[in-house]
Amino acid sequence: MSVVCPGGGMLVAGQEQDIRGGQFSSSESFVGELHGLNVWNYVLSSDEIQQLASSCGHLGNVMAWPDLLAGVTGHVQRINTSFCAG
Ligand SMILES: [Ca+2]
Repeated sequence: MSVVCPGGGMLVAGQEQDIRGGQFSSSESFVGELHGLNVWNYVLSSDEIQQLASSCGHLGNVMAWPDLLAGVTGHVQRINTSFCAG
């Protein structure tokens, strides 16, 4: 199945939005730790996912973790970790 997403959208992680980019509710927010979120424009195989989970330095070809970090807003605490630090 192939689905084309129109441009000009936004990616929201950690919140459920009732309208595009807004009407967030704290009761519907993600509480936890998130690391290495990447987006690819194709479906990853099970083997690729397993490889990604056990190694570092992979970047999605649509959106990569450093791109997401640059746009972090809201009540987010950034924690320095040695996980995938090099
Ligand atoms: Ca809602």
